[in-house]
Amino acid sequence: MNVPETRLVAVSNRLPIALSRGQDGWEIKPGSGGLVTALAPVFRDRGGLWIGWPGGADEDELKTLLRPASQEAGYELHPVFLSEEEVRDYYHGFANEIIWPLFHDLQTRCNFRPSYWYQYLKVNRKFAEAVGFHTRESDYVWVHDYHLMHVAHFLRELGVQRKRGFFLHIPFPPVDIFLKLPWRTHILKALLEYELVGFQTLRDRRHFVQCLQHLRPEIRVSGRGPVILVRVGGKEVRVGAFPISIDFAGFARDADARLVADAAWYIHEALPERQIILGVDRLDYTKGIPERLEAYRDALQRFPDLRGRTTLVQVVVPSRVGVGEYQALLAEIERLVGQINGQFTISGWVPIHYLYRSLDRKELLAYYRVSEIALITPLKDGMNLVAKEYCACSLDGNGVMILSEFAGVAAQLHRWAIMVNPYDVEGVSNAIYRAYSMPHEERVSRMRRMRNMVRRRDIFWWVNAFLQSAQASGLHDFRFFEDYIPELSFESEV
Ligand code: GDG
Repeated sequence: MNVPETRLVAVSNRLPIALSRGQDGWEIKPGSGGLVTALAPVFRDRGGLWIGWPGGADEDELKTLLRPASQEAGYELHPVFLSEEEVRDYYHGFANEIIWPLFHDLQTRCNFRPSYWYQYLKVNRKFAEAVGFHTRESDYVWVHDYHLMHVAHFLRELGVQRKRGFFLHIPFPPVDIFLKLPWRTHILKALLEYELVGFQTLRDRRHFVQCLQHLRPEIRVSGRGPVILVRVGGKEVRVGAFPISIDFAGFARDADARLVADAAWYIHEALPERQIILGVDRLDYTKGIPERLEAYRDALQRFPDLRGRTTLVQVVVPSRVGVGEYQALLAEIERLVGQINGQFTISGWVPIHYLYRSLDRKELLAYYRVSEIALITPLKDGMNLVAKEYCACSLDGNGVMILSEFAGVAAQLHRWAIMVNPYDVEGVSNAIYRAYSMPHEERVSRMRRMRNMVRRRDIFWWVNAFLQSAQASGLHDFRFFEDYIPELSFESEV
């Protein structure tokens, strides 16, 4: 008898492809994000499929394009098409105007419009139908992120039996904030329909468990360590912390390439005798860009040594450009950059180099490689991959990282980065001066340890950790986590 093999099925809001409009219509390329790089080899070995929204392309045209793209990728791509109304209310509305700000502790930015919720449910049902249609019972369905928390709930409603796990890429908020959500009980209940729920950090998992304890006091929690067991309403759900990562070896190798080395050399030649302080962020209010600019202004004011000897390179990658709130944020950033440059520029030195565009990979790696200081100060962040990429590309090993306590990555790097509260302007400013003045040996020793951590806990480790937790027969079966808990001692246990 043939035993059906387990195929891996990724389900995410977007398909892992990049669409662009060429001369002869839409062109399609494989995506290049960390998740795609990590999952691609696993998919090729085991066979797999990816279900997601392809973005704006025309339905018929895309269907013909996806077949060769699937063949090239080595796994199947199945689109879920969304109407304009669905994109508006489910994606821009529910995901970006409710869950994104709320889960980043910014509830005053939320727009709790009931119609968003109904479209969110409708689209999640659509995704569940696609899963039911394209998969078989022996498959493992791995759903990603806050757009799709209800997929397992609809799989059950539709009578589709699948092994299923969920990973949340953004933070999970503390109880008092989560309680603001009008649909809080539904969301928690929906997450309990997965067999395994993964968070970035123990902090996020603790928040989730505390929300459950508040809204479902009858729950029982057992186990210690990275994966615990929650029992509620006759269900048993594994709940774990799995810090996502990057392809460390790939970044380190590419940063070592001739073209990157040349680009890095040009950048430093243009800024001689200066320490480059780097900020790289998508345009988003969670990234703390205005607060960071204020901190640099404060540092220039209080530590005149920094004038003429440091340059802040702030890259802002355009994102959600049509949204009013993001336009206002952009205007605020540009006002601050103009003010600070106006205040401090002298002949031959401009304090802030501001780039409002996406860099190509070579340029990005060159900036990582050449910058003496990385300023990573989000107000809250699920993980923050820029921090890990900076470590991988710091080939000379003398980069200093200033890191927000509220980034998920802090749980892994807090011992060797300079930790800051991003709301504390003077604290961040002091940290900039401390980083600038840090002796070479101390820089090298701290960066060596950070690189070791990111190298050991790379994206391939992350995929394995999640999938093994899904398959483990019991909580004792987590050998791959041997030294995991001590590294996260910044966090207190649930
Ligand atoms: C979400 C969570 C979590 C940035 N600028 C350029 C560029 N990038 C790339 C970076 C990095 C990625 O974008 C940004 O990743 P982050 O992790 O920093 O942030 P989010 O996009 O908010 O991601 C986050 C992540 O999911 C994974 O779970 O860590 O907390 O919010 O890879 O390299 N890439 C290029 N040019 C740029 O200018 N090529």
